[in-house]
Amino acid sequence: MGPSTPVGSVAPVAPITPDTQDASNKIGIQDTVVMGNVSINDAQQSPAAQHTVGMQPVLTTITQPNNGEMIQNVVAIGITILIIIGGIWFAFPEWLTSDDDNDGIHNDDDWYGEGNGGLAIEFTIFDIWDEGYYDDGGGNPDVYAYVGLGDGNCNNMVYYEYLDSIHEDVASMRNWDEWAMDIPDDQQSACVSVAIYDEDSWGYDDILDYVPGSPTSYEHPFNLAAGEGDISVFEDNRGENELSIAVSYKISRVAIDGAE
Ligand SMILES: [Ca+2]
Ligand SMILES: [Ca+2]
Ligand SMILES: [Ca+2]
Ligand SMILES: [Ca+2]
Repeated sequence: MGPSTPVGSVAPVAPITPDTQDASNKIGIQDTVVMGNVSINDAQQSPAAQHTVGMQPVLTTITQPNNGEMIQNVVAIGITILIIIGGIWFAFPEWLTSDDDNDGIHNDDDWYGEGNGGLAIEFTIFDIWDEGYYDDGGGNPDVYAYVGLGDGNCNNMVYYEYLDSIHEDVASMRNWDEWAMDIPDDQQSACVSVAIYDEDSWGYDDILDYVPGSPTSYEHPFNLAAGEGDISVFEDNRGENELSIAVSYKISRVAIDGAE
């Protein structure tokens, strides 16, 4: 067995050495070419084109993310505004509803839409019965209207002062009294009671009976929000009893000067 053939003697493979010179030359050439091209192209473009070319990548990287942020911001602002408006509407609904007559009561709750609403009352007719017996001694009555204003159920009545409106010793009158009563414009209903009295300084005042039947006076409940409040009353009840009379009056919706 011969000596093993040396594997050797194979010419050592020359270390692979990069042809750095060539490579660098190639790279260098390429770079040069590229750089040359760029510089040539740039040189051939107008200054504006160069500007555009130079700015384009910058614009792209800055503008596109900003569009997204802007949309997010707009949506966030819109939601915030809606939440604020919703909160205001919830807490102060009257702020966002209209008040056409500027009296502080918005339209939906304002029974009188042309300013400060109230009810006027006018007494037009008063006549005694010739055969009545009104005052001790047979004299004519000392007449006044006793008018109350209350809620829609005719409760919580407040009565108007009458002492300055006593008509002494009268048998017949025309257009003998009138005034206006302010009612809060957000009070949807009211009641007006009307009684006619003979004032007696020495005792209880007698109620003069203008209503046929057992009643002696009327109460008028009004649904103001439904447009009620105008009414004319004429009752000739003379002959029912010694205190019976004829009376006519009118109640009407009116605008009242001044603040609510
Ligand atoms: Ca109003
Ligand atoms: Ca009003
Ligand atoms: Ca009023
Ligand atoms: Ca009666």
